[in-house]
Amino acid sequence: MEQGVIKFGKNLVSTKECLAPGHSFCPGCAEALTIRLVGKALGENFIMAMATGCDEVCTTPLPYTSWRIPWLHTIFENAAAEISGVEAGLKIMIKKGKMPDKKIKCVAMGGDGATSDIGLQALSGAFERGHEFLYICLDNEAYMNTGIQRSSATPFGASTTTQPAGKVSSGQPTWKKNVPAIAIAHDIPYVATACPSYPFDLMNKVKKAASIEGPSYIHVLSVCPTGWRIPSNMTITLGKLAVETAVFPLYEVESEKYTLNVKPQKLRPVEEYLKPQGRFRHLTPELIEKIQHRVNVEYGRLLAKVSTE
Ligand SMILES: Cc1ncc(C[n+]2csc(CCOP(=O)(O)OP(=O)(O)O)c2C)c(N)n1
Repeated sequence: MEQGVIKFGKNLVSTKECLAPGHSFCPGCAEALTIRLVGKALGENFIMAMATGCDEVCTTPLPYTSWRIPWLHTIFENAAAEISGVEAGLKIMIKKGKMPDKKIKCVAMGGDGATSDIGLQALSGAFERGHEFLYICLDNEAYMNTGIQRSSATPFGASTTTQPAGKVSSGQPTWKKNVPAIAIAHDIPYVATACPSYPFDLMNKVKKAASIEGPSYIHVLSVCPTGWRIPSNMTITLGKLAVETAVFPLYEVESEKYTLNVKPQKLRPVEEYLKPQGRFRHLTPELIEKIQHRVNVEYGRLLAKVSTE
């Protein structure tokens, strides 16, 4: 493994990788990129609990693993419960003098299915109990690992295998569940959105979340070439378009203070984000307009909360 740091403009980035080569993520997968950036931001002192999903099956085809840090796989619905136990266990071991009093960051990760649907209860409980952990949702907007089934984070109009677009359906009939807003409603100290198309913003947020006492949550838009029906070399572009159209604004909330981290001078039309994606190929101009309207309303609501100090 290469050691040290590499310079990108003013930024120094670790050359160390938390994932060894040989994992089986699809070409262009933003989950793989996010995991590597999270590892670079956190260094070596972290423990990861991971829900079932692409992130887990692609890194740990039994009996092999790509993880170079302590890593636990748990069942689909309880990554947050598992990391709660790890965090509580570490605290008591340190208190009893069985471990050195060294800061070890506890991190849990799950896909949007694991987070917004089946693991939401465990996540809410861990936030409410105030465990010191960072939860990262890798949101590729469907249950991708098992074949592109819709989740509550699938955006309106997207075609999935369980809500396919056709004669009787225009794809997902409901609006994307706002999980960052649910996290914020728990009054935890730090909540942010991020996207690996903005790697330094993502790494800074991970570092900040790791330094905060109490629970923190980062919701990462994770472009999925396989499920979104895009060429694998469009991942970074698509992530940028999601931000530049305000489909996925990058913001953070620290002790109730909202900050918009990337503020486009002029928003691009949502159509520029939808058009390259096969999952939206069936959308009529009326449906695109409906999505544009929704994005305008939601972005307006966010801007109204952003601190102007
Ligand atoms: C209780 C339970 N239900 C269903 C499954 C099957 N299953 C495994 S991974 C997965 C999809 C995971 O989707 P998501 O959390 O969005 O992560 P992704 O694979 O998209 O990264 C499903 C349905 C399971 N393992 N456990």
